[in-house]
Amino acid sequence: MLSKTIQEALNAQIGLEAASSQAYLAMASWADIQPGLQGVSEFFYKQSDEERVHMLKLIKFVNERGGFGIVPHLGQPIITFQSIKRVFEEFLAHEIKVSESINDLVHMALQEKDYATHNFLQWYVSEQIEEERLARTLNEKLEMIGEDKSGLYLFDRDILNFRLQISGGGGGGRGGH
Ligand code: OFO
Repeated sequence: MLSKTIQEALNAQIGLEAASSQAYLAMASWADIQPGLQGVSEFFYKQSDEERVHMLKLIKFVNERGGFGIVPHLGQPIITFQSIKRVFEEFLAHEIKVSESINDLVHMALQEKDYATHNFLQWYVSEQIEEERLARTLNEKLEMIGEDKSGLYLFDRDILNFRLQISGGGGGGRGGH
């Protein structure tokens, strides 16, 4: 059985995963209407789907442990961006925020001696390592490309492959649960 504190914290995480899914969906849609960013758009559609899976896992876990997984109310995310660089900076900043939140949850689970939740959260710990790495790598690539149009062309063409190489495709395919 989940304590009230843990249940509330997990429900807050459900909200954050849902907000991540919305934020990445907005990035996907923005990229979709820019010329030549089809790869980037597809990348964020996939990221958005993954975040929904992360949310679902949490909802099911909370319910399984005698709690109630609450579907959150969501605000509108950022829907337009000044540049592709800004999109990826936002992506990295968002992932860092999610990692911090997962770390806080892990800490709380240990303090409360809730080892089942602690164990469950390890999947998210690994996931965040990969997602942060992916976001950092993509930011570094964009930094190198700068204003070079042919570099950007290749970035867009190859982004789904980078994703597979760095995160193995992501989305619940790895490591259980
Ligand atoms: Fe939910 O995996 Fe990143 O944010």
